[in-house]
Amino acid sequence: MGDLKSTFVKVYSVLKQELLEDPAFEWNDDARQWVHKMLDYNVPGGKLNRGLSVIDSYKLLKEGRELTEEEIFLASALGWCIEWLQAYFLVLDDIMDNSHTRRGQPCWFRLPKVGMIAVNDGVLLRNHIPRILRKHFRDKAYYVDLLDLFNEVEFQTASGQMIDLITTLEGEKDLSKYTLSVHRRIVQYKTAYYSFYLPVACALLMSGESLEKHIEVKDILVEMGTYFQVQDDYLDCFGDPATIGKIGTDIEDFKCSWLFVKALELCNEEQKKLLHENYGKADPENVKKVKALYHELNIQAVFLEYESKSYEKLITSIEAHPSKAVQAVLKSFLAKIYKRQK
Ligand code: GPP
Ligand code: MG
Ligand code: MG
Ligand code: MG
Repeated sequence: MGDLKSTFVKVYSVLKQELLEDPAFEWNDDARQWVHKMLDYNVPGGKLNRGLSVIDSYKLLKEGRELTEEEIFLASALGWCIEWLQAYFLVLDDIMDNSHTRRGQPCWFRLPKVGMIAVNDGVLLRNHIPRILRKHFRDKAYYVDLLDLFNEVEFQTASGQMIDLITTLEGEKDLSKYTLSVHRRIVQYKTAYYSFYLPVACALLMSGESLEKHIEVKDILVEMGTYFQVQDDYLDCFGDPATIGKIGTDIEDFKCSWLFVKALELCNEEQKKLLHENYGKADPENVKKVKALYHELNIQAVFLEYESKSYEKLITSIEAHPSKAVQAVLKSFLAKIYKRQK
């Protein structure tokens, strides 16, 4: 484990311990055990890219200056707030998407003892974020901006999730609802803001920057997040479940996935009929037919083409940025996801 990652992981234990001793609640053993188990199951088991990016970005913004222990702790705590946010979204998203596995284990709500208690656990995870922020950032000049940032981004994500869910309802009746522009709107809101803009915005606030001055950085990160969610849609169908840690459900769920939108663009009338008859059904036979059509349409090659084009475009916009430090932050983020398999 890299040095940075092991420091980051240690901060998780500190934050967890503080939450388990939160004086605002009268803890007993059962409650403490539940939250302990719920946190360990849902918060630290991912790739930690979002969280680690806060420290990475902050370091790059400081242009090589050695960080103090306090700075490392604070950047890690913000990174963990994003991982907490992600855990909250995923616990609820898996219920909404009727998913089975996440990060190589059953989704939290699938555990017999958990079930719909997972909904409340999602609410608790969400509430842990302002508690962490209050404990460690209350006396910082950027505290209000930080709270505001987390609130904005949560609102954007929930709005994106809403259009993801209602587009499915509409699309079931009318396939013409599934367009690239609708897809773009969904993924920009449900994924890009919290996964890409938020980590860098946290690092900028910690560095004393004002976020209004960095609109072009935000635009590039939203573009990168859009590319990331197209990869997620691709991996949902073509990824190896053992590597991505989850079994895809987009075809069964009638999702406005990038693959489906592309397939609709490329297919003839007969193939469209096949999609109509088989998309959005839980039966593996129907799913198989959709996947076979994706192969027939060579969607994998279309994706690879999209992937290189997006990469080139992103690099060009990054290199147009006047600050070398900001360029380094953005390039490091892009390098983490380009051609990812998980
Ligand atoms: C990813 O969509 C989007 C989210 C996890 C945001 C959820 C937002 C909420 C307010 C609950 P996805 O369903 O494609 O992700 P995955 O493939 O990981 O299930
Ligand atoms: Mg979803
Ligand atoms: Mg999902
Ligand atoms: Mg997905």
